[in-house]
Amino acid sequence: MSTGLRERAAAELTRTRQRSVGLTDAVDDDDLVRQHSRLMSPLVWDLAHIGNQEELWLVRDVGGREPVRADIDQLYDAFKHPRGERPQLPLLGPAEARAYVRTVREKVLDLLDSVELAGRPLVEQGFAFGMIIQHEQQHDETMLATHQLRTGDPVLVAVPPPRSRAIVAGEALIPGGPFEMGTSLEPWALDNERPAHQVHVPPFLIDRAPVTNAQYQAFVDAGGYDDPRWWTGRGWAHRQEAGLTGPAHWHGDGTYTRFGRREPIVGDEPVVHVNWYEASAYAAWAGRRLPTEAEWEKAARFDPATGRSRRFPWGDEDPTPEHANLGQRHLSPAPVGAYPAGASPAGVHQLIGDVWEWTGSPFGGYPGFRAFPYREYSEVFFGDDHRVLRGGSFGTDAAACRGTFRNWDYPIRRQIFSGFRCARDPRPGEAAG
Ligand code: AVJ
Ligand code: FE
Repeated sequence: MSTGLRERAAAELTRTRQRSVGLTDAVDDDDLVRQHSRLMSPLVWDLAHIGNQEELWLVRDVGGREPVRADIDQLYDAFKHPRGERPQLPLLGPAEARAYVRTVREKVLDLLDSVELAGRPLVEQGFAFGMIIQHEQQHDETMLATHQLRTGDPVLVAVPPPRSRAIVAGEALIPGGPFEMGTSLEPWALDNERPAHQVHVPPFLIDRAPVTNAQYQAFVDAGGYDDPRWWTGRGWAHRQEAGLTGPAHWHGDGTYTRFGRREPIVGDEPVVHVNWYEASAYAAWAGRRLPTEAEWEKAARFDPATGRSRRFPWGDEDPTPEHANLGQRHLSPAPVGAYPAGASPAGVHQLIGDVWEWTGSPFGGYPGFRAFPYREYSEVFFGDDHRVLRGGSFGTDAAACRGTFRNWDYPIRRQIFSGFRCARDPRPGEAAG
């Protein structure tokens, strides 16, 4: 790894830690150890888990150094203890957890200067450092979701997102044909994004923008939550059992609560906090469907001028604040039309950032998939239980978001920053060529 890569890894580690510290210093100690929802860990668990993963992979494995705290590994193993049980564990307290992550980080920055970074796949091009940076950023997004579920006075602040600067409506036709899905080149891509492979995608139409609050409100007003015709069997059963009447955090009077503030719902913002069943029901009501994962990625990456798949809808450059709403720079999705510079060649907007977009596809391995470096990152989640989400949200950092990045969750989940856009097959004669 060149000096440039070492410097980049160090800078990203430091920038990422500032975010974790901000999310955990924003609340008092009582709040840090409290479980705000059975679906989430106490924030103090996320913090020490971030440090423990960093210790396991970077201090011990990459660095070959002595353990910092081998005694706590099992407390922070996500597979040993479901989230609901974590508050009962003898966890490190707030001060101990903060000291622990600082100690681990000092060792990591020290070894980053000198460790041999060649000859092992784990360290090639700084992969292990990239993986740990992404892991911390993923937990930062999880902690942000926990903040959305906590009650009490607001504690997070951010500037409002940019206003709409373009009229974005209707759908884009994506021509049929092969495209390259996934990546074998992106150095910090995770195992489930690999390898690059050709997929033949028939022609389809996809919305130029995510479904907005106003559009979703029309579905609610039309009685969509009371009509089983739009819902899958399991979706309807869940809607009944959970008593769903609209997106999470909507109050039914034109307001929603975000990060402790009750505000009027903004109509042209992408809808957020809907589960896969709700997204599918909306799509059915609208005479549409969710895009498949391959369709979503083709819409986001395929460049018709060259036939090549690019890293992002706008090209190969890393996201800037002009391209996409990422990284908790704002505390909400931005209105449709706020990121004209981030559009794809076909004029599809806001694929990256704002809200995670549900796809119709279950989570699985690409042809030639190999678990790396551990089966528990992706492989153990493959199968029909999980649906894939794409594109990242306002809470996703650029380091953990690209055109190939894959997220997944159970179809009933909506504590994540999840929205969607619709797609459909062309009508006869509509897909010329
Ligand atoms: C990829 C977001 C589904 O949070 O469960 C964090 C990421 N994996 N620690 C999750 C992850 C291990 C994962 N998601
Ligand atoms: Fe984790």
